[in-house]
Amino acid sequence: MNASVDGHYLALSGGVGGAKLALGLSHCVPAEQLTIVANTADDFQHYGLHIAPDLDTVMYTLAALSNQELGWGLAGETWQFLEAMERLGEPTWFRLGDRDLATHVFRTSRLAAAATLAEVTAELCQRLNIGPRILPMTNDPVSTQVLTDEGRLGFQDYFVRRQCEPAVSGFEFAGIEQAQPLPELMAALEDPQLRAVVICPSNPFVSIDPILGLPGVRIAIRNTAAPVIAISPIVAGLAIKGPAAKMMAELGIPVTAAAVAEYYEGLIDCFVVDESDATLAPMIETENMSVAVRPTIMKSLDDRVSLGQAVLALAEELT
Ligand code: FO1
Repeated sequence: MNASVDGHYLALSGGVGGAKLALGLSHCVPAEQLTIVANTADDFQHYGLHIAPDLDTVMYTLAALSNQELGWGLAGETWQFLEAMERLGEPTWFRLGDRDLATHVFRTSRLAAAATLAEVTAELCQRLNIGPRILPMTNDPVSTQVLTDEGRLGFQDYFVRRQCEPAVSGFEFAGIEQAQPLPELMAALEDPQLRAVVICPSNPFVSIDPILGLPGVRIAIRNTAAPVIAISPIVAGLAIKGPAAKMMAELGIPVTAAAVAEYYEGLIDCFVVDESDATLAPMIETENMSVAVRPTIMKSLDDRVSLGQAVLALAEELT
């Protein structure tokens, strides 16, 4: 199933899970009809460099350059820079590879020259020969703070330095009230040619919520005539990757696809659960949210493409 001959498709993506489906969609939709919006609330300053992990994970994945073992960074990476920083006694808990470093140096120098994050992302995508448009959710600083039993931690501090061990009690997205959603994102949501909004199987709390929490985004998603389809990041009570399941347990939310559907209730038209959660479907369905049962585990490229095709087919059915 390929996209209808015209029309635009918008995917909201966080880290690894989102990037996988974004790649699948990029094989089903002509590049000029696909926009991926990446979470930027994981961004942080490190060694004076502006690190934008979710933008880089989506970019590298679409450029077929990503490190499949690590799930982030570049394939075939070397670590001379990090070893040199270690010799200088600098902290090296956040692993910056030598090739990956070029992206961070390029981005930081362009931002220092007053380019916006969206402009720098467009330049990087052009130079990496990436067809679909990749947008940061905003050009403004938004920073996820994880409230834990060890106090308030920056996202990378929690996720990488502390390996998600602290117990989570909540999140704050510093700067989000003052941040402006990227104008191109709002234009895409208001575009009469919009054929679907796809909420990728990323972490709802720290990858998707920062995008939805930007002023005006939720209402724009509710107001679009295009179907809004979310894919569950929880399969058979587990998160495929990352701390979503652990966070839900610590927040007192049942670790089920049904709980994620409820979390998105009122925003989405269709929720996609994995075949292993098929029995949940009748319980999740509501009069304004249908449930589709599809294979959602994406191990191979074929899996990614098949899920992309399934999502496009659902969008057609819902239109
Ligand atoms: N994740 C880790 O678990 N350990 C790391 O050392 C690490 C380094 C890193 C460098 C660049 C980059 O773009 C991402 C990196 N990530 C690392 C992933 C990063 O923490 C992301 O925030 C996650 O992918 C979640 O979105």
